[in-house]
This record gives sequence, C-alpha cells and structure tokens, in this order.
Amino acid sequence: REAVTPPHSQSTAPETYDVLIIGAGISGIGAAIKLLESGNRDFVLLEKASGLGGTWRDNTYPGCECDVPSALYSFSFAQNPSWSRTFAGQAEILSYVRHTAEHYGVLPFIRFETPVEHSRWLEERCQWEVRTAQGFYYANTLISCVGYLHEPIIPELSGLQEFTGEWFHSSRWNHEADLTGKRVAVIGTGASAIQFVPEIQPFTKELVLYQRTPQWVLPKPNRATAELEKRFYKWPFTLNGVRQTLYSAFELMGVGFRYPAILRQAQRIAKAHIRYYIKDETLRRKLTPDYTMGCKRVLMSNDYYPALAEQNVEVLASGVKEIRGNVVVGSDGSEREVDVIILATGFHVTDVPIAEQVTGADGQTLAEKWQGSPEAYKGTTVSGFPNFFLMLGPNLGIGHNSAYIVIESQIQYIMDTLKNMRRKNIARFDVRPEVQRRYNAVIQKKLQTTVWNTGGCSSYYLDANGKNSVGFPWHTMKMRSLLSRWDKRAYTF
Ligand code: N01
Repeated sequence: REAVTPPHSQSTAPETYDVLIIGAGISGIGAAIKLLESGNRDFVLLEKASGLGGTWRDNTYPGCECDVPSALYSFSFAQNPSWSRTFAGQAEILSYVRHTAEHYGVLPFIRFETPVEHSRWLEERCQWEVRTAQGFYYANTLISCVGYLHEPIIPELSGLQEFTGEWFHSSRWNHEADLTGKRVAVIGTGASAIQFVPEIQPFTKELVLYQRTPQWVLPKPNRATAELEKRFYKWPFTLNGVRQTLYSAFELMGVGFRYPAILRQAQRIAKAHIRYYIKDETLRRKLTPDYTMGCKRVLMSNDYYPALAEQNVEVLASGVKEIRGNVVVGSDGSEREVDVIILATGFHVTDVPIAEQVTGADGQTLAEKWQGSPEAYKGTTVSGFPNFFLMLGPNLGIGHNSAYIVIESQIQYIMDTLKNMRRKNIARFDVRPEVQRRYNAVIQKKLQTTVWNTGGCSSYYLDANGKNSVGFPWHTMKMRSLLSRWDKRAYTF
C-alpha cells in the first residue's frame, strides 16, 4: 500500500472540477490516463482506500492470480513485456497497475482515503454534488469506476457473529490468522475458493469444503515466461502479435456462450480432468456439475482437484444452515467443529452499493430506478442521470475475454462524448428513455439463447428479479463498435 500526498491539502471548502472519477481501480486509472491524454487536467479521482488497484488491492488471498493471460489482461496502450508467467499473480498485477498509474502521471490527481458517501445531480447548477466525509465536491461530469466485484457477500448465517473462532471473507483475507494445524471450513467454490484451497490445504489439519454447486474446472496452461521470450516481447510487434492471437482465441471461445452445444463438447475435457485426479467415485460424482458449462464462469486450475483428493479434505455437497458455537451445521444436517471459517461467497454484483449512493435528476437513486434490475444504455449511461457514466455497468459482462477490453471500449465512448460536449458547447446530456428501453429489449432478447439463460444453473448473472443484467450477448468486436463513438442522437440536451 502506498500513501501518496494529495496535490492540494484537503480542506472542507467545496472544490469544483470538470470531471470527478470515483474509484482508483483499473477503470478509474484508465479513465484518468485518457483524460490527461486529451489535455484535460481539470479532474479529481476519489478513492476510499489508502492505495490504488481496486479488486487487485483488496484480494490478497493465497494463490490469487488472474484467469485471463496477462498479455491480454493489461491496457493495450501500456503493454508489459516482462510478465513472469502466462497468468500473473495478484502482486504482479497490482504492481503493473501502480506502475502504469505512476508512469502516466495519474497519482497527483488521486485523493486517497476519501470515500464518497453520496452523489446527486443538481439541476440548478447543472453539476454533480459529491459528498465525502472530508467535504463536498462539484463536477460537470461524474464517472463511477467502482466495479461490481467489490462488495463482499457476507451470508446472513445465524451464529456467524458469535462464532468462537476466526472468520473472514476471501476478499478481505486475514493474514494474521494462522491456519497451520487448524480445522478450516471454506464456504463456496467459485473462482476465489478454487485458487486458495490448494494453497492452504497442505497446512490445515482438516479442511471442510461446503460446495452448494459444483463448478466446471478446466486445466490452466500456466507457465513461467522464459527470459528469451521476454526479450522478444520488448519488440512491440511481437507483444502485439501475442496479444492479438490470445484475443482472437478467447473471442472464438466466446462463441460458445451463444451456442451452448459447443460448450457441451468442452465439458468432455473438464470431465476427463476430474477423472484424471479424482479416483474416488463418490467424490467424482459430487464434483461433476449437472448444468451446461459456461452457465457459471468457467474456471481453470491444475491444483484444485489434486488438493480435494487429499486425506485432510472433506467435500460436503451442501450449503450451510447455521453456526452453533464452533460448529458449522450444513443444510444436509452435517455438523463439523472448526477453528476458522473462510467465506468464499462472492460479491454483490447486481446490487452494487453505489446504486444507493447516486441520485439522479428526478430525485430517485439508481437503486430506486432499477428496482433490482440494473439497466443502462450500452452499459454506460442511464436515463435520468445526466452527465453520468458507469464503468463496467449493466450487461457488459463478457465472461470469456479480458475486462480491459470492456474498460477501454467504454473509455473510448466517454472520451468521445466529452470531446463532443466541449466542441459543441453541450452542458448537459441525458440518454433518451425510449432509446435505453429499446437497447435493453434487444439485449434481453439476444440473451434468451445464451448459456447464461439456458444452461440450467443459478449464477450472479441473474439479478433479484431473475433477469440477466450482467451478460453481454455479442462478441467484443460488437462492443467495441457500439462504444466506438458518441451517438448524439440517443441523447437529449
Ligand atoms: O465468487 P462466486 P468468487 N452458502 O460468486 C457460494 C472474479 N474472480 O469470489 O454456486 C453456501 O463465483 C456459491 O454457491 P452457488 C470472477 O469474475 C476472478 O469465487 O451460488 N455457499 C459459490 O460457490 C468470479 O466469477 C478471478 O451455489 C454460498 C461461491 O459461494 C468472481 O470474481 C479470481 C453461499 C461464490 O462464488 C467471483 O468469484 C477470483 C451461502 N450462503 C475471482 N453464498 C480472476 O482470476 C454463496 N455461496 C480474474
């Protein structure tokens, strides 16, 4: 964690900027870099924590690494020839994000430890008012860059708060808790759990894994990058070539989301993967999903199944009913005494807290507007919320390629909008409600045949109303083209 001195001393006097960005994760840093490139230095980036990096700052659990190759999981304009592995680990990714922010001169624009409490549109000023504990900010344009894998889900389990041992969420790992020789319960089997379970298993006395739903897990072709490769990658031509190849390969895989029959073929590889490591018939049955691959995020790991086959691991195909003292009671009635509980229970994806904290032109918050089903135009602007952009907004989840592609596409759209506002002297824009409605009707129709909707599972793609408000039903080329330039006709001024 770094402590960077803000450019001006923090005062309680209101400050006014052209643009205000909330969140110094990958999308906030990317937006700031492009603002600077466009010549706009009249902005501030508010970050609630004392360091940047967003999800890569928060998630420090053992084994945390990306499941998208690093050559692709980076900004196209700031490629890194020195990734140590095909899929980089958390520390290396965080260091890349920090280095990029520093290199492009973003740090002086960030106010750390400045959590935003509420933002509201002030029609009379034609500006956003942003309230923080330190004071008020005003801005012509507001960009929310808070992401959707941020706020951990802490299940409402009776007895959890009274649990006599240690408990924590995977994204807020307690490094003080020594797991050596302990009896540990892990609740959840998503992307996070499959990464840290193999890391902690060798040290624990017993590891009980509560698996509500099994996952499709493919092998992960991860390896160290040879020195010779790194030398080759110093030539931008080579690095770009690798990036483009990976991009195309992932794009092809993405076809499967729209044609689930293809994914059923990939299931054969995943089944062979289970068979190779899991010799016990009963355990194999427990670990084999009954829904179509891709319905939940496809996972990759070479050491998850070997860890589960170890003597000190017990997989319970069960949720958790309650905690009683130091006993975890499974929904199957099982009872296990444990010393530590690790919640790998995921994030508030479709009920992001920011929705409660942004009030639009008609006095309603995003949450009130959405009523459990987030909706935006091109995942980026929301009718009734003038001069507001939502990075990684509704229905921009691609599931098969790098989030950087989504982020850069949106930044392109935002920069083009801001350029047009400046050139044409536009002080206020708001997406037409009927345009937003039509766009989302098409999205929902297209999603009907995707594996997220037809695969027979429940996932975080589906919101409280059972609607898919996360998935993007086309390939990323389409996303790039949709967001390539500002479509003024979709807006009122
Ligand atoms: O969370 P998840 P995650 N009782 O939501 C279970 C990204 N990521 O943190 O499947 C018992 O996937 C739940 O069960 P079920 C990536 O986008 C990326 O693992 O709902 N169990 C599930 O097993 C990923 O998709 C990387 O039946 C409960 C698990 O908890 C996203 O983050 C690495 C429960 C939650 O799985 C989230 O992954 C890691 C309860 N009350 C993460 N509530 C990269 O490599 C939930 N569960 C880039």
